[in-house]
Amino acid sequence: MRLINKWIICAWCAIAFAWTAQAQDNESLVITNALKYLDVPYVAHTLEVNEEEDLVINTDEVDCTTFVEYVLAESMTPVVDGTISEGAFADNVIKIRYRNAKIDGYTSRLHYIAEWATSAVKNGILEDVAAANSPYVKKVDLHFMSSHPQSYKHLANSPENVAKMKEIEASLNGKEFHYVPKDKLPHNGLPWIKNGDVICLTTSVDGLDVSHLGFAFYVEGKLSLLHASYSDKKVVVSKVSLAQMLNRSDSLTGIRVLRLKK
Ligand code: 2YP
Repeated sequence: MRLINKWIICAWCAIAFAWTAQAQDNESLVITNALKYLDVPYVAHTLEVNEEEDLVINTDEVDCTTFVEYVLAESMTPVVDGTISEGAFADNVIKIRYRNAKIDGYTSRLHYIAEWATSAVKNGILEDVAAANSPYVKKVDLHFMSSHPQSYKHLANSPENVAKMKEIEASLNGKEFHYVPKDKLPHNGLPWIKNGDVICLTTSVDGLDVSHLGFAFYVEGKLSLLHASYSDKKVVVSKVSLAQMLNRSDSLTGIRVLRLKK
């Protein structure tokens, strides 16, 4: 074989090794950061403590979404001398949580995962690995928030916010997302679902797309969910497989899978 070919092959091997190391680095980085939250209490509505929308960072009390947001934001933030800059962390939370990374009232928060995911993919934060690996698609038909204003402090007495949410819902409706239907998800997961992937549990609840979030975590070959659990009232690794979680609920229909890009 000519010398030049050997050199090209060696170069590609080095690139492939570096990329693999980086990819595994991502998996272990997200899982390492997520495992730090084990036993942190599940507390809902931590983002509704202010009358006016402002950045809330409360890593001592999390729900399924804020847990995922804090872990992703931390995993995106460079570690310098063993710590991360609080300012850089906060900026990354804003990039994940708000439309165009701008806090501009309650409705600027990305309330629906359909928009939260699209925004993160557009901003280069996440990649939609379900879109790349699963042919099954679902169309969104969102109206849960505008049709349940009493369930949301900042909608209950604000016809203006409800009207804005209706516009947002209308702008999202009809869009499609790829997912894995629950009858296509084995207990031992799928080869392309990796530790640390963001798992969004899709739902048939009227007007909603997703009803829960967590991280993929393989335990003795079983694909489990590392998540802020409403029933356990804290961050846990599910005792049952993700597939069993889906099968136990009539309203859960499958999963979206997204991955942190480095
Ligand atoms: C989101 O709910 C809220 C956001 O307003 C809020 O309820 C909706 C449509 N959005 O900023 C965010 C953080 O508190 O939570 C989440 C909720 O899951 C809860 C938090 C959970 O399982 O712990 C996201 O939307 C993720 O799945 C759904 C779910 N909401 C409902 O089932 C109504």
